[in-house]
Amino acid sequence: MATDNDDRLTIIVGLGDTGLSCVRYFTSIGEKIKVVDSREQPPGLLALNELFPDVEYELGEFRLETLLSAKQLVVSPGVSIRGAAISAAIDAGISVTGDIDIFAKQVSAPIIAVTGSNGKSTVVAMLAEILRSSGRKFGLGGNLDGKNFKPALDLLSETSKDLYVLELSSFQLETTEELGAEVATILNLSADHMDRYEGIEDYHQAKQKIFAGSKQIVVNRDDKDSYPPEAADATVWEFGFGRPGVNGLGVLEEGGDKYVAYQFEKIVSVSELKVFGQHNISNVLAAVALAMAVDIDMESIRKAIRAFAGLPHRCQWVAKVDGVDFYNDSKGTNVGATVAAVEGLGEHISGHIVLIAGGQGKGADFSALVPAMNKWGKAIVLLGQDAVEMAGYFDADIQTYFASDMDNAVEIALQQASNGDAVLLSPACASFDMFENFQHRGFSFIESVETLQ
Ligand code: UMA
Ligand code: ADP
Repeated sequence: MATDNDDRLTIIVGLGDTGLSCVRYFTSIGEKIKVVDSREQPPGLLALNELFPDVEYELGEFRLETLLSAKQLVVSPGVSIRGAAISAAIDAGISVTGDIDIFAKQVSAPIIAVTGSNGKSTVVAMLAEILRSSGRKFGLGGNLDGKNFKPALDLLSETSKDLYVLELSSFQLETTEELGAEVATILNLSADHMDRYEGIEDYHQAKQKIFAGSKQIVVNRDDKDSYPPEAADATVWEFGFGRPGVNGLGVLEEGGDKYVAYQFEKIVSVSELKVFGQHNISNVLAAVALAMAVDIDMESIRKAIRAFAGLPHRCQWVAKVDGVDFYNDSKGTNVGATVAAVEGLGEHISGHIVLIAGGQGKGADFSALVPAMNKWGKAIVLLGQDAVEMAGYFDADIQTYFASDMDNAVEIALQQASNGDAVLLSPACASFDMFENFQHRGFSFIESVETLQ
């Protein structure tokens, strides 16, 4: 049990972006720390040596003896707390926490917390646009990527904020005891990270930790898994595709047009949105509900969602070559995301889709892709570690090809596409077998498309 005069070390587990942010935070408050990482060359090593030469570290397989000497373990999201050494330390009474839990205990400004299997980054980016347009001072952090990226603890060293927006993964929620958000949501639930969970229920339970201590909750009427585990003592907002209900966001149809609406109030016409696909309407509805929960005025909301043009690597238009449009959805890293991208794009174009997919399947069941491809697809080009396994799911109606690399995949895809068709990179898999991350995979696709022009 930790006490105030406990002179044991806080051990930071993982030396990636989160680990480094923990080092910055704990050194700033004068806490004695040590860092461990099971990799021999973790990505944060250079920065640690340069900026914090006095901080001790230990690399390679976790040593139980080291973990048992800790006051507490601050575990990075990429490390499972069920791994042998960490679970043995937990069993021996060592407490475990994570960066989000530490952050939540430090801040008093309201937190808007977003999780879900898909759409998190899009929804938080929409929210950021809305908050900017309303003039609020806000911090944006958590499980993001690209130029918006900031580990949550780095937000503590910035100027004070009116509120915080956090994108949270199930991994981050596992180590979060009580978030105490002003408003929290699970946007949707479909299988992901099955290599790290025992099953979908287990993954679902991790996601549900987002509701602990939340004053308001936003639920997706179309996905019962987005509801809290038991009736919560919190204000509930709903969103979904049908007519909006009480305290609800939905879609109103009038004179052949569709409108994003709150109760009876039309907010914007769906035709005014710059993003396409049903999944993005769902993302807009969620972002509006979250913004309304923190009292943002409707004019700021309206202006921002009309302007929002989507994030890179999410159904991003790349180029037109020989009458064929190319779309980069490299962030489609699970089956649910790729189904949404295929359906959204299928409705948007006049022709058919040639899908480029494959990579590390994370133990997924790819069968949900089959009806979507049978309806909207023409051919599928597979690459990466689990290409052969994925091919086994598709029947003879869909032509299946194997590619050796991205250039080859793009070349084959163009050969299969005709005028009016689209080539979509939406892998339904993680990228780490062939690329550094999904951004690298997306840029590699863009480069391959550019060589065709
Ligand atoms: N790793 C080890 N041994 C260690 C520590 C890490 O092998 O001791 C491996 C992990 O298995 C993992 C990788 O290193 O594959 C990165 O792990 P990390 O915990 O060091 O990652 P960070 O650099 O801290 O980045 C994490 C999130 N990454 C993951 O959860 C895998 C980032 O989300 C997030 O932006 C960052 O914290 C700050 O909050 C990225 C992500 O891919 C975008 N998230 C996954 C997703 O969205 O599907 C969950
Ligand atoms: P996340 O941060 O949860 O990974 P993103 O907003 O980055 O989500 O979107 C990742 C991919 O998921 C997109 O490229 C798209 O294919 C798909 N997607 C986005 N929003 C949704 C949604 N609401 N439902 C299902 N799939 C979605």
